[in-house]
Amino acid sequence: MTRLPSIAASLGIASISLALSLGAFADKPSNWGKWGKDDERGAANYIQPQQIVQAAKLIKSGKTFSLAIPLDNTGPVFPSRIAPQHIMVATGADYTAGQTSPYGNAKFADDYIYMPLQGSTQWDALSHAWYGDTLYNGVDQGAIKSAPAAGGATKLGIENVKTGFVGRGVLIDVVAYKGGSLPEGYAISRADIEGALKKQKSAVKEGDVVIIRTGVVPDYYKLAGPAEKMQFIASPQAGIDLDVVDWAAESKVSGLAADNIALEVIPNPSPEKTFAVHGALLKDLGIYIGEIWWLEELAADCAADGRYEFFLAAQPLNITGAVGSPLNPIAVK
Ligand code: UVW
Repeated sequence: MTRLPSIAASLGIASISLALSLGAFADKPSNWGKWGKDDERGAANYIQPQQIVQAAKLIKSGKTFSLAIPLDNTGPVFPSRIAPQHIMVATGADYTAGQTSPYGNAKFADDYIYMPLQGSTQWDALSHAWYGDTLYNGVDQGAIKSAPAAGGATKLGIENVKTGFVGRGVLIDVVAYKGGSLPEGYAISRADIEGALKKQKSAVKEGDVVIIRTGVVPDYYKLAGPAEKMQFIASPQAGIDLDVVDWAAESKVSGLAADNIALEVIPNPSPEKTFAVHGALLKDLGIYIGEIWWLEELAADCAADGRYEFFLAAQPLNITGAVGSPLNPIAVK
């Protein structure tokens, strides 16, 4: 029996809207005004020069780890989106077939990518998701316009953090803590996060990017064909629940990332909390969301040397008015 239609319906994929119902999380912690009434950077403000200097001291071996999946059309994407399309517009094969170069003996290959900016390893900008009529720091939803003529996200665009997320990263290996792959639709709780940190003997500091290993993305890549993969991405997935948001607020993290498709558990076990983690992190707290990260080699290395902290360079592309950005995060140990 395929679960695709029922899960798709419960996620509201046909007409997906991430604008959640007004007031649903009114009693939740908020960072509005904390960095000024016009602030557009949110929790990226936690990363100050002093923290970057301290984070650089975590570099001991010079080993580097890419935390990105391959940016191509084989990766997992949320079912409402297409996978990245890589298009070649000038190739060596063209010349072999008789094409001549307008530049004499000098030849060029050229290519384009057409993709959802949320369609690979990514950061969500603070303009990506909200509930009610306003976004982080009270920005009116009308500030998120069409592009390019109207400017796209005229507030809270990803370019506000073009230098952001260079500093201390911490891996929280929930897969290792739970002793294996998480069951589909597993809601990672605050107790899981605190338990995993205790097991690892690691601590989170103000400004950290916290990266949570769920095992969802590696499980996707283990599947054989397109049909299984499509079914997998439309099925329930492990991710964080709302009480982890409270922990993140108290811990003063700058970003929360994971190797799954939406960071949060989908669907949420409580239907009224559909995409509530997105609203609480991005709108209430200004904490950035990272999704579809790749953690396998880094996790193996952390388990081997017992060091789950590292220097992280995870800056987004400087895309004007974008509500998210693909990136190739690099952990350095
Ligand atoms: C989902 O996949 C819904 O999350 P995001 O829109 O943040 O990519």
